[in-house]
Amino acid sequence: MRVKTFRGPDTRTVLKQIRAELGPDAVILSTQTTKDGGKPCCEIMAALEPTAEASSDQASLRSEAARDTGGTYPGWRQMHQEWTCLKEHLFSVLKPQADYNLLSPRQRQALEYLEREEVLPEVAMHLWRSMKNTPEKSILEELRGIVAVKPWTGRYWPERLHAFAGPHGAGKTSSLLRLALNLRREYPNRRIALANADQHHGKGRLLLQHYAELGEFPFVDLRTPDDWRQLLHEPHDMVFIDLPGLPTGEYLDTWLIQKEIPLRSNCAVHLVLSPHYSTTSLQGFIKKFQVPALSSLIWTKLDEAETFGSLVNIGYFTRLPVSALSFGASLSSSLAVADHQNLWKLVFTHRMPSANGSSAERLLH
Ligand SMILES: Nc1nc2c(ncn2[C@@H]2O[C@H](COP(=O)(O)OP(=O)(O)O)[C@@H](O)[C@H]2O)c(=O)[nH]1
Ligand SMILES: [Mg+2]
Repeated sequence: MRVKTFRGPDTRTVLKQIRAELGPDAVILSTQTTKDGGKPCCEIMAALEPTAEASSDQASLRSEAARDTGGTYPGWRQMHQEWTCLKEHLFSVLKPQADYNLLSPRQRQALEYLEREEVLPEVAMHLWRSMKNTPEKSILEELRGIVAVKPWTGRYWPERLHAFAGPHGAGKTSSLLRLALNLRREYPNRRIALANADQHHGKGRLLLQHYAELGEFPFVDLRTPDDWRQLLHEPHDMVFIDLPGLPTGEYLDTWLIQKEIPLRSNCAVHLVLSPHYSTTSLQGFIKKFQVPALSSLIWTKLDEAETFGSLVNIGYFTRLPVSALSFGASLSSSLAVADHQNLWKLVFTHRMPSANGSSAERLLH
């Protein structure tokens, strides 16, 4: 692999240099902003496979594979496909060996229920292994150990910047608005600004701007790197940022580099997803929106979901805590901060949580 560090006055210039020298298949390994003789200097380490020039077909395959992992492991896609296939075979052999008679009737009933909710075999096997021959163990305790929860309140989320990522239409803008209203109810004197970084969908920006005006939140449209730099110098205590959904093939980490938005310190990114999506799509979104500041999962459209196994599967695979649950299209009374009680009640009884939304109601009436 050919690895080289490029330097320049800003990210855009350096990315241009990288593309000119290494071509479109170059993979970004790290970025850093430093000072060179008092002037800002952007430093990006990029890499290219030595055989990338060999044939354009191979190069595009490799670039696809590299993008799959944020560019760290060429050949990953094929390995992943092989592993998925192997895993399916493995579980089809192992699963019947898991003797459910080693569970108490209650444990068994709960585990079979979760399987009907589309909890994946590896998660079911994990639960079976941890409970077998120990009838006193409660499945809820085991589930608490594999799916983390961190309620979306100011106490648990003190970061200055909160960005909302996820596919188009997942409910990012709606969740952002409801959480900003909740937070203001919790801390009436806190200066909270709403920022739009989604330039793909004018409707999303208008919605955010409209409710920012109604709710008297400062509104910032983040179009250029200068808008971003200016935002950081303004005296807001907290900023809620609406990120774009991103088209196929685009990844949030590269998008942030291109836009010169360093979402790193004092920042939390919340991934907004719905159980409507298949497990494969959900896993794809995890990769697409994977950034160092990714900190929580917000589940939306729960009112329209048929099964809730994805909440367990994705919590298990990512170890990201669930922070909020959304269960309605209206801005009022349709979002609850997550806790173990409302999460497991939802999974086991399909009962929607109680909303924390009285300030949204006041705003709308
Ligand atoms: N049924 C239902 N609809 C929702 C929920 N959250 C958002 N929506 C609706 O889904 C649509 C897309 O939401 P929006 O917040 O604009 O999604 P974004 O593109 O990710 O910002 C809007 O019509 C929302 O009213 C939810 O929890 N349940
Ligand atoms: Mg939106």
